[in-house]
Amino acid sequence: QPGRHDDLSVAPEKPALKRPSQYKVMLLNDDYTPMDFVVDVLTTFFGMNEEKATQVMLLVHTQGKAVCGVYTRDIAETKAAQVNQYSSECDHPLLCEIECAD
Ligand code: TYC
Repeated sequence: QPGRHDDLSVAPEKPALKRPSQYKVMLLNDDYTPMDFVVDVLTTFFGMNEEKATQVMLLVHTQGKAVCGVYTRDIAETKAAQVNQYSSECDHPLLCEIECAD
C-alpha cells in the first residue's frame, strides 16, 4: 500500500536520534600552579596514569592549553567544575574550560 512506513518510494523521515555533541575539557596554563598539583589533578579527575598525566601537564605548560578528555556536555561541565572547585579550595589558580568538539 502507498505511504506504508517501509515503502521506499516515500521520502525517509529524519532520524529521531542524533549523536550527542562532544565537548573537550581543556586545561589552561598559569604561572603559579605547581606541576605536581596539575599531575595529581589529571590522575584523579581524568584517570590518567602518572606518565600520561606528566605528558599532558608539560603540553599545557609549553602550549598554553591542552585537551584532558572529550565527553558529552553534562560530564564535561561536571569535570571542569570539579577541577576548578578543587583547585580553588587548594588555593591554586588552575583553570579548566570546555569547548565544543564538533
Ligand atoms: N606553568 C606552571 C609552572 O610552571 C605549571 C602548570 C602546568 C600550570 C599546567 C598549569 O595547567 C597547568 N609551575
